[in-house]
Amino acid sequence: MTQKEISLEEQFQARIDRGESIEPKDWMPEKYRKTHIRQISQHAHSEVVGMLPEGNWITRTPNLRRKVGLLAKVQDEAGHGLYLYSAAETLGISRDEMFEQLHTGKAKYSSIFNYPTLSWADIGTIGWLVDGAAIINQVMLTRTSFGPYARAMVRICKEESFHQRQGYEIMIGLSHGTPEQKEMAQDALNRFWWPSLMMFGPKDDESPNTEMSVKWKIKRKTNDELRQQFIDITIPQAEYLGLTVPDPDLKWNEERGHYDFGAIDWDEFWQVVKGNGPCNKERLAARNKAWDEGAWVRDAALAHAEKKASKNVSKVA
Ligand code: BYC
Repeated sequence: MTQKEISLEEQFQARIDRGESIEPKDWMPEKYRKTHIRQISQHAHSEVVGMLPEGNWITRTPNLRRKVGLLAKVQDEAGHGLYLYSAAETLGISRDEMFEQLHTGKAKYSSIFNYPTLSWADIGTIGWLVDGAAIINQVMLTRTSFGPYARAMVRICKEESFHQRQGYEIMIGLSHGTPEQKEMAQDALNRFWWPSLMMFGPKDDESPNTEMSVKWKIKRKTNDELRQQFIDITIPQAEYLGLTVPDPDLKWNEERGHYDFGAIDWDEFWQVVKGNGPCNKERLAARNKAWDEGAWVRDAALAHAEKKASKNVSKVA
């Protein structure tokens, strides 16, 4: 690294330490740019792939009111994907490149969406736990150091709060309903509890990116801190529902002021992240199919844009 680059890095870090927002045209270390492209595009892919397990229930909601809520939620996820892809594009990567990385399996997306949605209660549980975990993780991102990402996250977090409430409301209905409905809610909690805890990423001592991301104020809290916060907030919610969290080691620790919890199966986590989860192949196949079948829409939109641009050029001439 040259002396000039060292001094630029020092000035950059000083800006971060002062809490300034970094904008796309500002100087930034190459690693900062790459880390953001990685995290923002992974986040965008998670939103778009996350539409699949939820969309699975749109035609089978128990009533019209639930259908309207679920439709709105799935549309919101598409919107989140759009804001995030746009934020990543400001760093010099094209949308086509990001899609290519997703479709070929090169890019990661959240492990949670590689689990199937087997019953209607899974939709409630995803709203309650998955959106609940997403809010805990993402509220800190509204203050992340990169301006376009932080601004996109403000709106996303507002919508995620609505998603969490619609999910929890479904769970209240089911868990206070008939014994069969309560059993369905318990079964969904049993299957989604541990994968939800995995959403926060590996333990801090096994997370290669955390140290630098905290220094650059991309992450304001570590994976383990956020996971603990999520557990502490969620246990009273499970108690209100009258459901049992599937962890025999879960216990309030008076001294720490937090819940202690059992061991997470990290082997399962890495298997899912590496593409061997229950639905990884199905999810990628669905995204590839949608991409191929949507080619005519992209072609038509581009042809229209080109025609409009050439008309504007001839007007100017
Ligand atoms: N799944 O060093 P680490 C949502 C990867 S919510 C898959 O700790 P980092 C939604 C990680 O990418 C879900 N991969 O990484 C909610 C890294 O791999 P590479 C999306 C994971 O980035 C409801 C490696 O493991 N939310 O979209 O500092 C409805 C080492 O990890 C996972 C976001 O993306 C995982 N769970 O921290 C619909 C929020 N965890 O790239 C949609 C923004 C870790 O080095 N992202 N990995 O090969 C983040 O906050 C952070 O990226 C993470 C990971 C906390 C996820």
